[in-house]
Amino acid sequence: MKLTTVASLALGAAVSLVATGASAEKWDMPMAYSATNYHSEHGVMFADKVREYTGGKIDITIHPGGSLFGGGDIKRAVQTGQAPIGERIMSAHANEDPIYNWDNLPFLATTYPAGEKLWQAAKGPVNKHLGESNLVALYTCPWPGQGFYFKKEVNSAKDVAGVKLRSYNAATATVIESLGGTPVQIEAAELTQALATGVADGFISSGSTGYDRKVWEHLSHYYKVSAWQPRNYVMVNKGVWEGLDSETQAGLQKAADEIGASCTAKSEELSEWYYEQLEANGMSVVDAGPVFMEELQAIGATMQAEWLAATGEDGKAIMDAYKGM
Ligand code: PCA
Repeated sequence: MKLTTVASLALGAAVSLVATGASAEKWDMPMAYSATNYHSEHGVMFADKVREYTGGKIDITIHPGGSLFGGGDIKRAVQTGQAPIGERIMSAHANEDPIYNWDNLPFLATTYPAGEKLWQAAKGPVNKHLGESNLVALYTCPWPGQGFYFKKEVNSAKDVAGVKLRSYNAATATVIESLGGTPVQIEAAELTQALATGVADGFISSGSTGYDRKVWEHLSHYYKVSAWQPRNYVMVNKGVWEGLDSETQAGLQKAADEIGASCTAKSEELSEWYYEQLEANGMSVVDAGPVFMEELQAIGATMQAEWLAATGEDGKAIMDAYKGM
């Protein structure tokens, strides 16, 4: 059977077989962020390792920048088997299920070691929820700490009132609303255009996405807060995963474990470098001021309490495990 990728997608097939002689499975892997971002570069390295560790049985092609499926469509594509594998920022799923906000609770885990602990605490319950959505997580990788991009100096919520700010998930929309701003949900791939056309006049993100989107062309100020480090993750369709023999599963998991660790280390290594690039391109990059920080801390405390109330036992299990570490 020889199917082109396009035809197999049209048929809704999870896996396309190629007539290479060997029985390699060709997997298309949609990713949401720029090809040159470390998340996407690790996707390419992951595909290489998977080919190596599965003896060529699984041949993954990376499609970065939302080119195959836009960021907002990747989860559904993998769940339904339109794509066997894909990458997405996990907390974007929180509009369907609040458990996925575990890594967007401001001031709960603010450093790389704390973020790693929090993932270890969250892993069990999160994987259970993913399984119920027909997904298996292979690896996760954090973004650097989150901060605020503006066109002007901002010292407190007063300066944010009425400002249209781009959000990337429910939690960032909550932060923006709590500050009195107006959230606009926009994928990173569309961010440059949104800033150019005045759809948004700022956003919450790490130095990484500001650098990727060259936002100094439109914005002037970055305020470091680093109150949370949201994670991207690579997910596989559960049916596809369960259809693999155990050796192939082990090969994929070994590649995933190595890439998850390497991607996390790269994120940490680049976090200061991104700030330097923003500065080198003319932006002011400073710590958020004391009044703004205090306001954000109050918002974070409310968000933590609301998340615990919304997630019940599973949220409590994550929080208790994390606090006990
Ligand atoms: N960059 C992504 C999510 C978090 C981050 O640092 C974005 O802005 O879409």
